Amino acid sequence: MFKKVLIANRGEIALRVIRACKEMGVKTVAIYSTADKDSLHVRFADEAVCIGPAQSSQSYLSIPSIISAAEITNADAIHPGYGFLSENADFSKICQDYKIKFIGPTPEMIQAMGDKITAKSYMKKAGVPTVPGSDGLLKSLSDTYKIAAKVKYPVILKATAGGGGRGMRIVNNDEEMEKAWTDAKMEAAACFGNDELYLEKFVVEPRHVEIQVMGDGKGRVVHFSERDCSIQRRHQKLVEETPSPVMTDKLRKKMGDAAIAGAKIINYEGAGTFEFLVDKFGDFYFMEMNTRIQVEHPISEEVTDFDLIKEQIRIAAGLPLSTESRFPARYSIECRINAEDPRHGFRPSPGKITNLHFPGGRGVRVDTHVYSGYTIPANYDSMIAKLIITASNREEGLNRMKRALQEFVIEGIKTTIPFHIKLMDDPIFRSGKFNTSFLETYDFSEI
Ligand code: MV4
Repeated sequence: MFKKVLIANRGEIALRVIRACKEMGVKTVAIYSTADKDSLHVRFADEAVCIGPAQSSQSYLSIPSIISAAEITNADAIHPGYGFLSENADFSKICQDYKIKFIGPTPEMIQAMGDKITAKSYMKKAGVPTVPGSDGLLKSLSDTYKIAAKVKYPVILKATAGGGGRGMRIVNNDEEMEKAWTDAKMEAAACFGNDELYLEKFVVEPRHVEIQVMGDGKGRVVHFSERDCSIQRRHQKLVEETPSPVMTDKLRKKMGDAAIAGAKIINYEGAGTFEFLVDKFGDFYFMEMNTRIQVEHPISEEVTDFDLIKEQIRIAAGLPLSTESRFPARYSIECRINAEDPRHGFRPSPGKITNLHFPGGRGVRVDTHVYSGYTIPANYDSMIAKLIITASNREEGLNRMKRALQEFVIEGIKTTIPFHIKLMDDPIFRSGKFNTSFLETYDFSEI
């Protein structure tokens, strides 16, 4: 086992990793920017190193500063958390070069799944269902018209270097194609320095259902059931739940097997997530694979009674997978509490928390780094807490979530709590019959 793990992250995920390390008897090193000097991850870790100023580019994204901090403190592994450098193949490679174990996949795996065309071709080869479309990259505009005619409109243009909704354009007919093509290429070039596009049939009003996997890098892969992430606004997830309201035992088996086959074809190591689109017929299609632990991982932990962060650390240390695949035995839901004003376009609301009270009781978990008197810096992600509820079934879970949200007090800033309280009473949300377009037409004025 590792002697000392450096956590290359901040906020709640840094705390989450520190907690896992402590319970495993592993020493921890926090890194922090000057804006985070009063953060809990700095206080909870055994050691802490200031690595730079507030701007992420000069602190949490600065590979030389982080490697130096690991060298100075003699850390033998780095946990990247999510965001920041977690899916940076160069960082994984540099850790290798410095003989510091990157707790996650190899640079090759990150690179392969980061390029969406490459990822899709691996999945096809593994027999994972993919959306019909171009066979690889689009070579020319005239080529693109032909492929669109073959798969039939509507279609979607996606950047191979994209993901998470950036560099995409929906195209409904030949007339819209040229502008969409030009715009997508421009955006992809500006955002990713790579303007290569591919085309897919546009799946109308899909649900977003993802499967958590864990691989040992030696050919064994297991899954931890699914998460439904269809409640999103502008590609930002707000609520995740498991089991998915549309899941059946048969579909879960098929999706779980597909995810395992996809992970096995790249000999996957570490925690990963297969994102699928599920259409109204219950057919599912591979969308992307995320090669990191995700924000919403706790709901999978709650329903399978399994610590995913500890398993990440064990696998990175060369230990075998400690479980078979697990299926949900309960219901769990997470609401993301962001320092944003849902009444005004979810605009960021940083500042000082003047009064704070956490909800409690059975089935209530709060993963957060905030405390009373804490000032939320304006430099980073606005997520300040995750409220995770576990219950016997969906109805009990939603009732418990509403109750816990009502107990939650955060004063001094605006948060997404009022939105979540209203959502828990929404008849469409309650019915379980919604898709990724649900929030596009939602009335946020009466929260
Ligand atoms: C799609 C799609 C429909 N058809 N691909 C959005 C994020 C990126 N991962 C891919 N996305 C989509 N890809 C095909 N062929 C619809 C979306 C999509 C979406 C997916 C999941 C959750 C929310 C979404 C919101 C808008 C579009």
